[in-house]
Amino acid sequence: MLADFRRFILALAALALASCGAEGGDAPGLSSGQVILAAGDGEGPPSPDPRLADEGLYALHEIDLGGARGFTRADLTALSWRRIETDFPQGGETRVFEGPRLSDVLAAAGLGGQGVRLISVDGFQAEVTADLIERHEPVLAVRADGEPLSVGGLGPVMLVWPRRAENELADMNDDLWPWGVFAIGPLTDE
Ligand SMILES: Nc1nc2c(c(=O)[nH]1)N[C@H]1C(S)=C(S)[C@@H](COP(=O)(O)O)O[C@H]1N2
Ligand SMILES: [Mo]
Repeated sequence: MLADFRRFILALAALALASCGAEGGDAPGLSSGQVILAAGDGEGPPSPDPRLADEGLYALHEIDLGGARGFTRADLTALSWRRIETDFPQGGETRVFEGPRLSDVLAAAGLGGQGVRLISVDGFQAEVTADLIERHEPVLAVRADGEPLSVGGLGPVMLVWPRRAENELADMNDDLWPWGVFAIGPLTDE
């Protein structure tokens, strides 16, 4: 009797596994990837990208997702990369940061040639002029010393400038080096 009962339970478990498999297939969303950065001019209708719903940190920091584009790690990796070896924090340890140029990401998001505001998970905001971007080509770093920047650390994305390589930036402090960046929008005059 007990043996029969065990067999029955096992059969049920097998059935449950089989139905999981049948309904499984590609997990939705995973094939297209997790958005780690949203960028856009905040104009037009809400983003058609279902991954950019007005909730969570987007809602908390009142980020206008109109026309925004979501970038996955793969999207950022597909752009050409720049490697910047520099100290961060200022005067601290030297690290090798890598990622796409901010200018290329902005161009892909319809913000090419504009000054922008970068918004971080902690609410920190950095305003960067078009002129500074064009002159120094900062990088949206997604890696440091070969390792991905973690959410909770400096990631998912951090703005990095060639402070070591360019004399003009030698005395630059860290005000325009936001870590934990997850959204970029246009400069607004408030
Ligand atoms: N997201 C975020 N990025 C930031 C900051 C911050 O408070 N939040 N502070 C800036 C400043 S002023 C410095 S000195 C460095 C290191 O700041 P932290 O010690 O607050 O990380 O990060 C820069 N980037
Ligand atoms: Mo600072």
